Amino acid sequence: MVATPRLPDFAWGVATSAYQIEGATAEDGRGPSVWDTFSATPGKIRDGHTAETACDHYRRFPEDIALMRDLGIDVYRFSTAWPRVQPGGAGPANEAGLDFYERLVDGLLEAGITPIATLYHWDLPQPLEDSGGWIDRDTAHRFAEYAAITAERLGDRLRHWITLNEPFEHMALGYALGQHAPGHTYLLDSLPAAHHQMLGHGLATLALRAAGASHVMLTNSYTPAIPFSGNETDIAAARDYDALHRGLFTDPVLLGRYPDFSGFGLDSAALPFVKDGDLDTIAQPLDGLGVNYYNPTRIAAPAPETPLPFDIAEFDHVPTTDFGWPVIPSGMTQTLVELTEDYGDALPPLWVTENGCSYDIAPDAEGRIDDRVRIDYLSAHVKAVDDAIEQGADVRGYLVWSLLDNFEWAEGYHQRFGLVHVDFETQARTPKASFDWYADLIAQRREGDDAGAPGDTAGDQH
Ligand code: IFM
Repeated sequence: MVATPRLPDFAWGVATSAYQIEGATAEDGRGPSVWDTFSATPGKIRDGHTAETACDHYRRFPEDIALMRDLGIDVYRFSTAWPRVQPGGAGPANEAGLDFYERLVDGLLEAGITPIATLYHWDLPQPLEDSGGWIDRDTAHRFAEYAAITAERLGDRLRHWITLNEPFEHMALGYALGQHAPGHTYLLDSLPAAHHQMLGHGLATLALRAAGASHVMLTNSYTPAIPFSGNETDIAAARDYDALHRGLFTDPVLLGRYPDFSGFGLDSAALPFVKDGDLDTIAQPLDGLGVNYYNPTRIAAPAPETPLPFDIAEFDHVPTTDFGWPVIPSGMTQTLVELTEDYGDALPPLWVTENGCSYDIAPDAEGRIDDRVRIDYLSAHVKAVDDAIEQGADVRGYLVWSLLDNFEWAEGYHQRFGLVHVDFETQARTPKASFDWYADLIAQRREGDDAGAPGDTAGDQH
């Protein structure tokens, strides 16, 4: 077995997730997930795309590792697919699924890349959804069991774990608004899906530690809530949005309590689905907090009939990506600095576990993909991370979303976030101009680090 490489004080990397790249959804014993069911439902995914093949990473992972080696990254964040590891969501493991992740991890280590595994990036085994999904408290316990199975097999070589990816989006898009799997439209009745994910995070953290994991994180999406105007009603609406997006998934983990939900007409100290002892379980010490940042969100006071205490508004005169997301790099600095100031000593080191943009730029006559806009986006956001570090944020890594163009959930293959272009007909991979830019940046920063560049964090192994 190849030893885990020692991480530098600041690690550079890329991130992906299982469902978005692996394909092979029915192979080697993998069971169905909520996303297979959702994608097979007419009208749910743009143009009826499915992830049955995606980037065929299940078969082509050696080629993808070779690309990562060319990039020169320190870390690769991927996710393990629960329905591949434990097809029923409970009960026996699927050894063939675990074998795949063992081959992947070994290949990464041989390439000198440290693997970071996310246990849950939204692909819930369908049998668990059939018994209530994350609305059902038992799913938290099943998640801990799956974490233990995975860590027992991979933990001798894989040290870095992330429990959940973006539980806010999973709750909001999957359980409140129905835009993602499993497609429920419960609005505020989706809150148990938040609490049970948090409980699952705490129980899985305990399971990972029991299996010897040395580095455990949670990854949340963060977006500064910018009031539409200086009016008190807009400011109050932004506060309520922040409680839902940031506080709901950060306060219980770092502070052992839920934030003020009075704007939603709820007493956060008396939520009926929170049982005695849950908050202690959730507030496990962490080795890092993963930050996925794409853009800030502009928040206005709600119109009279709006069921929630806020409305989402557009920013005026800002560039947008192909997804229509505003490009505002200063929001990255604001996110990292506000986490640092607001959570103080309770905050573990920060990792930017995702940052990127979707632009669909076709290959030119020579087959080159000149995605200058992505280079502009990424370089401005790396600079924004540097600014946050200068202002006191303890940031230990930066990971681009994503290595490859991939299956972008309800958008199918329409949003291209990759540093590497994927032709979904042929599966040909073509590194874009942003790939070369990122490889150069990493090489330059590494030279700078060796000379003790500003922005270095005092570094024990992290
Ligand atoms: O593709 C997603 C990813 O799965 C989670 N974070 C945001 C990305 C872009 O939408």
